Amino acid sequence: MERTFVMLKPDAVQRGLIGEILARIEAKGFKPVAMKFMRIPKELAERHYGEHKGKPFFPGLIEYMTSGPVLVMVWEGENIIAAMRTMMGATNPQNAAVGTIRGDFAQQTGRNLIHGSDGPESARREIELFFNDYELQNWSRSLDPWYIE
Ligand code: IDP
Ligand code: MG
Repeated sequence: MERTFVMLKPDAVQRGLIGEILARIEAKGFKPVAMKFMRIPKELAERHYGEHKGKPFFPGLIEYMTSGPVLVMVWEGENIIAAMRTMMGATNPQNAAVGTIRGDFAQQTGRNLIHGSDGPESARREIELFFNDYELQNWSRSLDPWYIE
């Protein structure tokens, strides 16, 4: 089963949207594998967003991501990497469809609430960056067969 890395950014935490967003992910039937409430050190934020280094928005992005606590998570499910990106909506909330997290709750790219891995390679990289093996739970739910045939 596929796994993805998800982060509720500082604005989601400050705005009290943790429950609202987690409820959507949980209701979809995805399974939590790891969760951690933390303040990201600057170096870790820079590594996580390494692909954007040098872009004009990079300094502001690092400042935003380190401005307060975040909730970092790993979730598991059928085709979950793409599915989470769909549930999140477009990077710019102005282009994000109604019904998506960014489309329903955000206005600006610089305050777009949530991160999700964009492919299998980045999912693996990001999970490793934020979690140790013992923090990842391999567990089965009795309801699993009611989500996945
Ligand atoms: P993604 O989060 O949808 O994968 P990316 O293009 O990978 O989008 O950008 C990473 C993050 O950097 C965005 O979610 C957003 O927080 C921030 N970002 C990207 N472009 C801009 C911009 O033009 N202005 C401000 N922040 C930006
Ligand atoms: Mg990205």
